[in-house]
Amino acid sequence: MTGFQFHNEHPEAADFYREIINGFSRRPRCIPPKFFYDETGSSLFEAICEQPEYYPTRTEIALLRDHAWDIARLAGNDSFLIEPGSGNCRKVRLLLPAMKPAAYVPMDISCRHLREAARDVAREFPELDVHAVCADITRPVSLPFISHGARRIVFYPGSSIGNFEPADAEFFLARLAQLAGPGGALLIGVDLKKDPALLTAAYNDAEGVTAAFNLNLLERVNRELDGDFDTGAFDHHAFYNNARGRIEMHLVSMRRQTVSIDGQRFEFNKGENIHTENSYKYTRDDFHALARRAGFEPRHVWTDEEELFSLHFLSVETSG
Ligand code: AVI
Repeated sequence: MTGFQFHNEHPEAADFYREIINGFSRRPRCIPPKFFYDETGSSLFEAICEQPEYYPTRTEIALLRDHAWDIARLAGNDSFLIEPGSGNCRKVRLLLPAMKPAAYVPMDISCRHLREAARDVAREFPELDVHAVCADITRPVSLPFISHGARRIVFYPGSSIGNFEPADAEFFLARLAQLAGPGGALLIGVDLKKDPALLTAAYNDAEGVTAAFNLNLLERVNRELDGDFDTGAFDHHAFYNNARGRIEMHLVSMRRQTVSIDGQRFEFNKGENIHTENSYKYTRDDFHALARRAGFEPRHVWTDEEELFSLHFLSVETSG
């Protein structure tokens, strides 16, 4: 039977207020990057992906397009193709004709977007079973509609693994290994270490879209938590931290100022920063070591000619 089914695991809404107050009690102050993605932030992120300086999206899309049949050979047909954090389900469309999975299982925390995006995939591929699962992908989830023994291929594109701290990345990859299960595999996009000038440019596009994406965090606090940030008094600052192998994004207070959030006041010194994101970059070997620690065995890596971005096929290691 083909068709579309929606499974709601009722993910708990993250507590924006509590996490902002916690993050502001630390030094440097921070806001967890998961809060970038409200409706405005998600559209700004899609616009970032179209910027000429932001090479990861177009490079990964070209890799998927050029190697879809090689990927399908490794993955086999008739598997369950599971995509945690599926967003607009754009990239999976490049894999479906070659992979011919038994079913596609997009998973996302945003129920409304998931339902729309997954329904579009079901319309476009009428032969395909689509089981959309609204869930928090960082928590364990059961997928009872997947028959016992069916091969599971997990697809995690976009280098979102880079937004986890390395220890958390290992923990999350181990969760993906659990999700894929014995005999399963992971196809994952990972951004590579490269000339810091290229990296810095990717997070400082000339149009100012990344700056708007970063500043939207403060606008979101104003909208949702009765904040009074003067967003014109904060600057977007993104740079490559070579020692830690990561892009860091910050919002820097351009003057001494007091901000109130739901009646609570916070002082900012001139030059004081709010740390909003890390985006770790890996060498191929660094990532293989991380994946092995999480229970995967590397099978194949595809990269573009300039070695900007990598796509890894990893199988779940069967112990014993
Ligand atoms: C979602 N993630 C992989 C993006 C990145 O490159 O780390 C988020 C982003 N932040 C600024 N630009 C893009």
